[in-house]
Amino acid sequence: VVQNHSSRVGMTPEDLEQSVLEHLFYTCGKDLRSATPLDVYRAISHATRDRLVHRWLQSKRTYFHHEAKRVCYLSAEFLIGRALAQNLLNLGIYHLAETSLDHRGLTLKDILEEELDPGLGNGGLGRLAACFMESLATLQYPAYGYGIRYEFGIFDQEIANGWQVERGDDWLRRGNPWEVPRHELSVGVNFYGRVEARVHVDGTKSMHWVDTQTVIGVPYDTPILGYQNNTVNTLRLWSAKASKEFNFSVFNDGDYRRAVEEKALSESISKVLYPNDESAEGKELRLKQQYFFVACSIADIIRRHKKRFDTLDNLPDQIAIQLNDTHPAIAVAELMRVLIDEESIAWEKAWELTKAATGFTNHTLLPEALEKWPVPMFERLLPRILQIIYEINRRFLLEVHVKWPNDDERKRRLSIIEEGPVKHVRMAHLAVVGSHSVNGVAELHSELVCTQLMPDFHDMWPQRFNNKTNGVTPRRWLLQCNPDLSEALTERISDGWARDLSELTKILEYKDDTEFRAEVRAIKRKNKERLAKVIESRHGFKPNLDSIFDVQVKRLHEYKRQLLNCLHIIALYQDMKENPESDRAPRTFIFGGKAAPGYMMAKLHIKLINDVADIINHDPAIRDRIKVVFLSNYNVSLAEIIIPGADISEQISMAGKEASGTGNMKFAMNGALTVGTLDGANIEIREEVGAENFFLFGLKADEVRGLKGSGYNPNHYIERSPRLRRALDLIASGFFSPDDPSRFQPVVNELRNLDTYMLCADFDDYFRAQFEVDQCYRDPENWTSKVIENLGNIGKFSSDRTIEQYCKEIWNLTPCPIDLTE
Ligand code: DL6
Repeated sequence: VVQNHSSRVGMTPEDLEQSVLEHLFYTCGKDLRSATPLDVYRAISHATRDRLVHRWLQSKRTYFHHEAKRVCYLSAEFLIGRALAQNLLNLGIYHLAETSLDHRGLTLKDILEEELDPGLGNGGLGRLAACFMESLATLQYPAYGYGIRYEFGIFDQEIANGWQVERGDDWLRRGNPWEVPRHELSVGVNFYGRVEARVHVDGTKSMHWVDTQTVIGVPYDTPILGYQNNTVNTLRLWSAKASKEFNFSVFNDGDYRRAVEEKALSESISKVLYPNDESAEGKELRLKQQYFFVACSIADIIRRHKKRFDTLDNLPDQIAIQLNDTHPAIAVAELMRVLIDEESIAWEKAWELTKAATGFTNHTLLPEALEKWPVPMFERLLPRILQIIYEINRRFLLEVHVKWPNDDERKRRLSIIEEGPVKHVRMAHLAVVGSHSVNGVAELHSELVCTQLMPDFHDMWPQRFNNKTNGVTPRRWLLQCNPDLSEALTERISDGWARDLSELTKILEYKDDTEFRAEVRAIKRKNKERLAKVIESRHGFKPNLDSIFDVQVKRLHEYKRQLLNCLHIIALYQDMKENPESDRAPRTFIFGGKAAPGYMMAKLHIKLINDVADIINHDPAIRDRIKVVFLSNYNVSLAEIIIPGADISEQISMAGKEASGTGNMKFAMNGALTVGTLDGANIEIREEVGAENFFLFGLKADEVRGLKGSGYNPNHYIERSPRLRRALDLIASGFFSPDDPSRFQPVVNELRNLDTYMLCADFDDYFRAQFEVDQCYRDPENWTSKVIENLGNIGKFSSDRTIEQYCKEIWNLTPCPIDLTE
């Protein structure tokens, strides 16, 4: 295969250069003289893609011939980030591309900036899906990612006068060289209509979903390459298209506007990603999106299976379907519908196959994030699916009855249908009932899923529940984003760590090596310089490189407690004003993150951070001892610059609220020390890196629960903490908002009256932990040794480890290496 196409896919500098020039000419219609940086980006991307194509085809062929079991990862979000650098690195031709551009007077780094960052996800959940896809390919597991090709991803965030403003993210406006449309594999998806029961001559009955409106799903495939191997898996994203260009009867009636509207309505399904993180929006369009991509994906899975086998009995031996949260949970009912209505399989058999094939991952404990759909809406939109859910529920409640006869209260709690003035379909219940495995994403979280979120389900099927602690891919989150640190590691311990992150323990040998320590510090400084340049270009001042770069970047949410960080800054500011000679290490506080557009309190927190920044940054008495920056439009590519430049990683959620967190892992992997609570994966990170190398503070999850149960009163803590009281008073006085002194009254009121996320209870301990940071930073040798302890012990948090566990413990997958000479 390779030989046939060697000139086009060769790996020598000459081959690559030739391909780029050809693409510049034939794909972009340009020559070197007229080419813009965007043209060069497109040409290199196409040349790179060419080098994936034969691996891609060979991967598909191999899986088919070997009848390899594969995982189908169903996710409403894949936050994949830019592709070019990752593909060059995984192909092993990054430096080759760099030098070949160099010869032409171009810089690869600049060309990489031409790529728009596909924001097809909200945050952690979508980014996890992307890391998993990369790890699956690296570990040579057959895998398909299935999702939605949103025309507009997560909004672009601008900050105007301190407030968040949202702009549409037209990420496809420059085209997308990485995707390949597969019109021939389009799928029809039905909505609305009604169900007709037909009785046949032999007395059997079948159900028919009729008078439906059909929308077409067109798949767009993106290749996902493994790290320096030949595996290329597929990310298949569905785009909605009207089934008829126009409704001609309406058109002929002269109602042209309605005919066009109908088309636009169908196509609106894949138009935009819902920007809510950790809260469910009960909008019909959202349910349509979910059913749309699930129905397309199930149809695709069944089609492919039938191409190879003439039975569906072996479906669970061939595929594992993983539901990434409840967004694709409707797959349970859709698979049942296809097996029963289209494949004429009996209920019991269909149910056995569905359950054996399906696994479910929960990503949140927040009640507001648990999806429920009003039954009337569901019934109108998906009448046949609702019927099937009712039947699943009827049979399930019989099972409950057998286990706990006469326990109606328990049945009510467990039912897939929530009773009330308006009935609702509980998607998490559907997912648990229809899966053979249910997992959380960190040890604490998985335990809380069993004991707090779903105790009745856990009582019913304890063996179904398990934990898979999250991880991140070290290729993007170390090798790619931190080339200097990567090189320093490779120089000492060779390059095996990129494939097996547990090899990083070897670096612990160099913990006391003064030369290595100095190098680690120099690299951090260089990465801080890179970040400082971004800050300077956007904010007009260059942060002091000797200051502690203290970073909190993540979605804005009250439970993540950006406000606690802000209170600490205010208290520090007041301390310094009162005692100008106080000897504190200078700090640059860096924030970034988007708030859901309708989440008013989170948006007010952004404004507060910016108003605090404005006052402190301009206070001559403070100089550069404190600086505060809110970097707008936090996304994957900005994370790649921010994270390597951080000294401190803020992971300060109220214990019991952050399911896992993955930023916490990325920071530790890039030489930042964590200030954190015992929440999510922080607990496991601390266990791995050592308690002495982690700045711990705050209540534990059971203490939070206990305090809530006994009647939490924030004033109790405010009265005992002069620092906290003073900080709250300062905000309430309008000091940070002279143009509108009562602007932040809602913030102060919430803290004084409710304090839902217990900032007041944790404040003093947080201040103490931050003081420890200050003391520690003054001793660079001690600090560096902690950094190295973090680095050397972070191996567990590679998504390769996570994926190995999914493959062995849930999916029952074996690697299927790709041989290009076969
Ligand atoms: O598992 C990935 C990621 C976790 O690291 C975060 O802790 C968690 O908040 C996030 N969950 C969601 C939930 N969204 N919904 N539904 O994004 O998942």
